Amino acid sequence: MVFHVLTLFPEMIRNGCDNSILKRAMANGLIEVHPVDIRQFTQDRHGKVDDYPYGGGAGMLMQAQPVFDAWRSLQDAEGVKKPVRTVYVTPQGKPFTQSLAQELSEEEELILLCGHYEGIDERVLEEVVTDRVSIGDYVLTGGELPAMVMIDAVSRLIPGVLNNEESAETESFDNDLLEYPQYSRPEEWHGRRVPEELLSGDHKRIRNWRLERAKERTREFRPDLYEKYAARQEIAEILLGHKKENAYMIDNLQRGVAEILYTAGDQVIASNPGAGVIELCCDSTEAGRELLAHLPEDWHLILHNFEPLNEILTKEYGMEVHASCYQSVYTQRVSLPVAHKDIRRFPMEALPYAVENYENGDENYLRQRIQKGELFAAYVDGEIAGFAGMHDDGSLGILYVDPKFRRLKLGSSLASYLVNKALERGGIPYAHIRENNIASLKMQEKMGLYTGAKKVFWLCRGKSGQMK
Ligand code: 9D3
Repeated sequence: MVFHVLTLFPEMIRNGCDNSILKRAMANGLIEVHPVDIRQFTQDRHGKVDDYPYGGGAGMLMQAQPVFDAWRSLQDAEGVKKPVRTVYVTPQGKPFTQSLAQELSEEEELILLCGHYEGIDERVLEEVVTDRVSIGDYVLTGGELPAMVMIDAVSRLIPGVLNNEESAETESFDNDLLEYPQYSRPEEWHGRRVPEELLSGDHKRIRNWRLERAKERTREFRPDLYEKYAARQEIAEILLGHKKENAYMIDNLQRGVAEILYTAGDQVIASNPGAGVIELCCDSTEAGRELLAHLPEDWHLILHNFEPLNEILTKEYGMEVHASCYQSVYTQRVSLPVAHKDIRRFPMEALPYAVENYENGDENYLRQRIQKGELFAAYVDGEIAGFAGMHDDGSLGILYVDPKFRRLKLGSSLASYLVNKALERGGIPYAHIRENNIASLKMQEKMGLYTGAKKVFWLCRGKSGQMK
């Protein structure tokens, strides 16, 4: 990832990168940070870059010319893929969140524009800016610290920037809850003992204690988050009555990746923004219509489990049924044995191998799966012999085993590996299998996944049925 930072204070950016993790990432070529000094681009003889605002008011504004020329110097540079996303850091922007950090980490190159004084002439912003982002509701003296905050948050999501130990903690399911309190040696300090649950060695008890403390803290310090968490859990609880039919919705609610749009009893419409999917669970046409009245503005993929809705969605909403699938669900909570030991994260270098061998091998989708650490490779003698991964909605899939290695039961090892991953995240392991894929259904059943009585349907509108 290459960050270009347009600023009047390039030193602040250089100094901001002076920490061990970012330094190491730069040394390893994983990120590049290039401050661009806007002042170098002024045409004013005295190096002036600011002037008074028309209409009066306090302070000075950065003028359009130097900002524009600094920006254009990047667009003209060789090797820059155009158009590059240009983020203006400003108190008048949308809030910077983890999901925006995730989205930005998928870009190859970013331009961050830092304002100073009272801001920047609006006309140049209209010409170059693609996003306006604020880091919170407080007033700083300039955009350099916010730019550094964004560089830091985005960089740590780039594969390889954190080592395994550092990234392990980010893997844990956050689910909109604040983290539980933690303790290290000694067992007693200033007369305060480490909570005995943590010393018990009983994993279930420890997990439970941590969850309760996390809920407590969230309720106290972030009632906004807690309310959302509680609402999701409550509905997930109801939907569990038909676990095999509702698995996708329960999983997404439990993991906190779907946000409830509207609900009436056990009828739910939710949005999974990360996957770009609108999800519905209902069991009558009437309820389906009620849910569809709460569709947001921007959607192109719908997942639901009530067949008669297909007619409404195709006739009245101009959608197309992209896939009719059986839903296989792993209903227990205990992890499965994985016979093949050498399964690891799929390396980006092997992307062409995945593209070549996955039937539905959309390169961008696979690249994104690998980048998010959602694709896993089985190795035999140091060579990739197969792979499997999680889709954006959390379903298990993308399974491939090299014909040379078909004797080794790698397929079921990979599938079990995914089941265990899904369990670790606190969701329900489930897979969507096209209705004509009998072989895959058989394998799922052999592994102890159960197929629900209702099929699920993927519908899309506009561009092809690829996710995102
Ligand atoms: C005219 C009133 N001021 C807005 C409240 C002007 C102004 C103050 C401070 C304009 C820019 C700044 C400097 N801040 C940033 O550039 C900035 C920022 C911030 O101050 N808080 C949170 N996020 C951000 S992102 C950029």
